[in-house]
Amino acid sequence: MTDVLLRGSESARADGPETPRPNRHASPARAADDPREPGGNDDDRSGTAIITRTKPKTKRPSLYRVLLLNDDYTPMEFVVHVVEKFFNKSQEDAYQIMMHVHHNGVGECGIFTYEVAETKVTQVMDFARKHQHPLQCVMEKK
Ligand code: TYC
Repeated sequence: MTDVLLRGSESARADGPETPRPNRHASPARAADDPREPGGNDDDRSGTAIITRTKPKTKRPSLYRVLLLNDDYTPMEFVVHVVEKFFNKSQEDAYQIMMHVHHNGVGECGIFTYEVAETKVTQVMDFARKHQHPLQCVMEKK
């Protein structure tokens, strides 16, 4: 985003009176004409300047919850192991998360950017399949 700030007594004009313009390709004769200098944008040599500032606009990435779903067959110890292994939780925290899913049907294991969340889901699903458990792991936008 570019902000346009006005300084001096003049207001902004689409095209000013017929003041001769300096050759834009030539080196500025003075610092006031050099837009790289602080306050140096006095293009029409009028003593006023239009200062432009381009903000490096940063966007925060969208976040995604990674959830485990309950089922009747996956052993509790396996779920605890999954939560420890893929979500870096302590055994105590992993047990609490597993019991929350067991009682509520769904529970959050962590919040990640899109690609990290996608990777966690794939890792958990592959690991569950490898051990022949029906455990389901999904992601949802926050
Ligand atoms: N409900 C399972 C059982 O009683 C345990 C379980 C917990 C399964 C959490 C999945 O995401 C899950 N063995």
